[in-house]
Amino acid sequence: MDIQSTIKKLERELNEALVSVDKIEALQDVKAAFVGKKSELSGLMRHMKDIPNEEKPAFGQTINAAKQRFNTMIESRKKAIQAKRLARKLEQEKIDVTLPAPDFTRGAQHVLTRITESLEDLFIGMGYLVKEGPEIETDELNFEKLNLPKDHPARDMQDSFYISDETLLRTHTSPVQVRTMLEYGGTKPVKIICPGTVYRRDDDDATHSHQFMQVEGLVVDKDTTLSDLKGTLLALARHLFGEDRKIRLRPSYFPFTEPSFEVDVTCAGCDGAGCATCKQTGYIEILGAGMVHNNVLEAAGYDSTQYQGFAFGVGVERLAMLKYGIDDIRHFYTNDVRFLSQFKGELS
Ligand code: FA5
Repeated sequence: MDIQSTIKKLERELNEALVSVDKIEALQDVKAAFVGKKSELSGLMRHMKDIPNEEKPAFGQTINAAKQRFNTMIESRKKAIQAKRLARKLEQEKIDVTLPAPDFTRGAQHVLTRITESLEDLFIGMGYLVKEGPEIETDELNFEKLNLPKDHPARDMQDSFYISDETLLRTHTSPVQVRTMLEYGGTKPVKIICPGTVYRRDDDDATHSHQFMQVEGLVVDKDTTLSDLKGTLLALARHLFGEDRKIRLRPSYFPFTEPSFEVDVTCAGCDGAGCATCKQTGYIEILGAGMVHNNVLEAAGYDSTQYQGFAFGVGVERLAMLKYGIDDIRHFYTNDVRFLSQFKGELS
């Protein structure tokens, strides 16, 4: 047998096979056929027994050298296929960095959060602390300690969601006043604002929601007067509605303050002259306020002969509606992006 010519023939066939192979999987088949255990090349070893002893080493080396060469040829084809595959992938996944970036929409804080935080900034600047309380509240803190005993007719002013006889969803942020005064033990002055969500069994309509937000303010100290309250509310109104706003206090009734007031701000639409927005009155109501009732101070451990206080509670949705001319409170809660996306950037 002429081993050299057999190897040459196999090498030629391998070359031809490699040229037509362009997939790694197919290359494995070629490899098995030309250098695998059942290949013709491996089969040549079986002729060893017919070879004279002195030629046996050369015979074996020739076959091994051929096997090595064949493996090198297969390996280099493999590299070429892989390189081609990579080049194709890079071409397909090419990114054109000169293309304009796709538009993306930047989110923003909810308008009610922005108003609340803006009020927090204003009051922190005036030395107030921000205090929060639970939304599930006791009847005692939501009503009783605010001078509203169980059978008090003024409880009807705030129709409530009761959870049990003694617990309810808080109807206003005023219980946080009581919590703070109790925490301070009747000995320290209090200067806080309390933002938060409150709940009432009001029927939802354009100006009422069963869930809404309030910001409460409370100051208790030894020389607190009604003019302090008025100056504070004027600062609040001007912060939100502009430096030229004026306010007026109208007598009103809350069980937890005496005297009590409803506070109006001059209408931004007509500057106080009277228009449709303010129903020709020149003023728009923004909050309830008053001097803290002696019973409330005493129930929270403060000596009412030593301490006086003022308090106010404002509805955040109503402020936002006035500020931006929004005609329906339900817009705040239906999450229509077209509505919400109007309120971005600085409060203006
Ligand atoms: C109170 O809740 C008092 N706790 C406020 C207060 C605090 C007075 C401290 C004195 C001293 P009133 O029920 O008026 O008061 O509610 C306050 C504000 O919440 C209203 O001026 C209004 O802006 C808003 N508000 C009341 N009910 C609703 C409602 N159903 N939906 C949206 N906003 C409401």
